[in-house]
Amino acid sequence: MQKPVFLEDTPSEHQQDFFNEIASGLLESNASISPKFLYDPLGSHLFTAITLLPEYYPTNTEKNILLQNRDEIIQALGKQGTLIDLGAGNCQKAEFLFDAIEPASYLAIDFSVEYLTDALSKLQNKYPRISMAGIGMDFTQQLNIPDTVSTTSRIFFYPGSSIGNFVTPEAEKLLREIWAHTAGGGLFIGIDLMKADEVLLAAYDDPLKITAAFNLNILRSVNSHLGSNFDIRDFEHIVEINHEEMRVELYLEANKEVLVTWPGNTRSFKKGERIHTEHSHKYSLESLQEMLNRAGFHCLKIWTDANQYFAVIYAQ
Ligand code: AVI
Repeated sequence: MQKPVFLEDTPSEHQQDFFNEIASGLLESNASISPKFLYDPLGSHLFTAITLLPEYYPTNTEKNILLQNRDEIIQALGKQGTLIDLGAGNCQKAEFLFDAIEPASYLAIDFSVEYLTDALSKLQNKYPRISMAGIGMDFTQQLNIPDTVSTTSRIFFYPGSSIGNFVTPEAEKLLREIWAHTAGGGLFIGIDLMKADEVLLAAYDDPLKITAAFNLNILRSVNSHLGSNFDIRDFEHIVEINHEEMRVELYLEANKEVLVTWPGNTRSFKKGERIHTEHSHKYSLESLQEMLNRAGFHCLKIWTDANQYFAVIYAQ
């Protein structure tokens, strides 16, 4: 039986970097935690649960765009290439493409290598003909594609509007890095569009409180990296819409005075003080094209839904 190859196991190598990164974010006067720490094993499962919520429109809208434009998309992407999945998670979205574009090889990249290992092994059993590899990589710092990965028709797959979790200069940096690695291939990307506040608020503050659990769980993820003593009961999930910056902003707000300690330091939070945990940018069709153009992509094919909630783009 063919087994997926795991090329790198980044998280353990970078424990000290993560410690320093989290500590310095917490010690800022406006405390923040990078959203990548949302995706520990439990956080990854909670995110999967979010994608099943009826209020969380991005996943279903994107899926419907793919289904409704299947033939055109297959024609644009071509067949038998190398599919490189950024933030692969449970690899479900890539699996959706397997039957259509029949990639010769599949490289899954994710921050949470534990979650990836399991998902990729199951997928390899199901598709023994595709050569599969996984990398645990923090590509928010730098995207490194090993030389061993084929340069034949590389298609980077970045669905779900994950690009929206970066502030614009970082998003453009990542897009430029992707462009540099496409080797004449392209980027197949899903990008969320700006829409009415009530739709956004329902999606990011759902009545089942799964998004609240996902956001609060970042404190447990931080405890495991930092050795800190955050208690999730001391914080509340807060969602704000920043119209000027065209983004949803997630925070954790202290519901009482809190003192958090970790080896070598402490941080106190006043009641009502917030920790920023995530930005989720929403774009217009114009602003997303400009962003992709600035990163080097000039040939864009764009598919969207009737409500113009979401856009799927093949960029070269
Ligand atoms: C992964 N990312 C695109 C999600 C989003 O919509 O920004 C993460 C998320 N945060 C809260 N709900 C979902």
